[in-house]
Amino acid sequence: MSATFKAGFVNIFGAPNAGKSTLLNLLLGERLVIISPKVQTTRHRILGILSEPEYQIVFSDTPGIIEPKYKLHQKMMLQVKSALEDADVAILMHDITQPIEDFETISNSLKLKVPVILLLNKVDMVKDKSTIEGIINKYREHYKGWQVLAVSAQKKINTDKILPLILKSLPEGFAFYPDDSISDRSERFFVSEMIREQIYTLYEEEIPYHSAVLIQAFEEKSTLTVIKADIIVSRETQKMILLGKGGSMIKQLGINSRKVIEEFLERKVHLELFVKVRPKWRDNDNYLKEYGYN
Ligand SMILES: Nc1nc2c(ncn2[C@@H]2O[C@H](COP(=O)(O)OP(=O)(O)OP(=O)(O)O)[C@@H](O)[C@H]2O)c(=O)[nH]1
Ligand SMILES: [Mg+2]
Repeated sequence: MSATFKAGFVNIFGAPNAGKSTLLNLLLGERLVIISPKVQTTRHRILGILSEPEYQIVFSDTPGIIEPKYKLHQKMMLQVKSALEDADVAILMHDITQPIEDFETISNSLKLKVPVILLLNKVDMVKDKSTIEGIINKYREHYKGWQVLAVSAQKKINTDKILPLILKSLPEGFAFYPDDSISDRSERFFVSEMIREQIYTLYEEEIPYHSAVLIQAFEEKSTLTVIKADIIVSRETQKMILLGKGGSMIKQLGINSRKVIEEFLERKVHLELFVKVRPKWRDNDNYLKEYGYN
C-alpha cells in the first residue's frame, strides 16, 4: 500500500426520489441497491464499497429525508442520522427540476461540517442550457464553498466528474473493508430488497408503502437455492390486492422477483411467497425489529 492511500466514508443524502440509489449503483458500476419511480424506496442505510489500488470509498445510500409520520419513518431517519455522523464527504442530491426552497429545508436540517458535493440531478429533464446555467449559479451563490455540479445519474451526463471531486476531499488512511467486499449487507438482505422493488413496480397506491419483506428460508441446494419469503401488509384488503384475482398478481410478482434474484445470485432459484397481515406493523417496535428496521 502506498503512503498516499486514501479511504473514507462518502455518504449520499437528499429528498426522496432525488436519484441517490441510482447514483450509488452508477459509482459502483453495479446494480446493488433498488430503484423505483415512487418515493421512499430506500429504507436503510446501505454501504457500497469501491476498492481501487489507490483508494477505498465507502459510499452510503440513505433513505430520502422526510418528516416522519410512522415509527418506520423514524427508523429510516435514524439511518440518515447515523450516516451524518460518520461522513468524511457528503454528497447532497437534489432534483434540478424541483424548487431550491425544498432543498434549503433539507440542507438546513443536516448541519454539515464536512466537504459537500451538491449534485443537481436529472439535468436531462432540462433542455435549455442557459436555464441550467442559471440554476447552477443560484445554488453556487447560496452554497459558497460547496462543489456544485449538474448531472444525470441515469443518462450519465457529467458523472465522470464526480469521482475526481470526491478524491480531492477524501482523507488519507487505511482501507476499512477487505478489497473484495462490495457491501455490509447480506445476500438475504438484497434478495428481500429485490422482492420489495418488484412490489414497487407491480402495485399502485398504498401497497408498496404498507409492505415489508421478510426472508424466512434461504437454503442452498445442489442445483438451486430455495427461498421462502413473507410479504407483510397492514390490512386484509391489501392482502387481497397483493394476491390478485385467483392469485394472478402474486404469481406475477413471484415470476418477476425470481428472474432478478436468479440474475443476482447467478443460480437457479425456487421462490415461495406468503402474504401475511400484521395490523399497524409500521408503528410497532417489535414488528419493525423483526423486519430489520432497527
Ligand atoms: N430523468 C432522470 N431520472 C432519474 C435520474 N436519476 C434517477 N432517476 C429516476 O428517478 C427515480 C428515483 O430514483 P432513485 O435512485 O430510486 O431515487 P432515491 O433518491 O434513491 O429515492 P428514495 O430511495 O425514495 O429516497 C427513478 O425512477 C430513477 O430511474 C436522472 O438522472 N434522470
Ligand atoms: Mg433510494
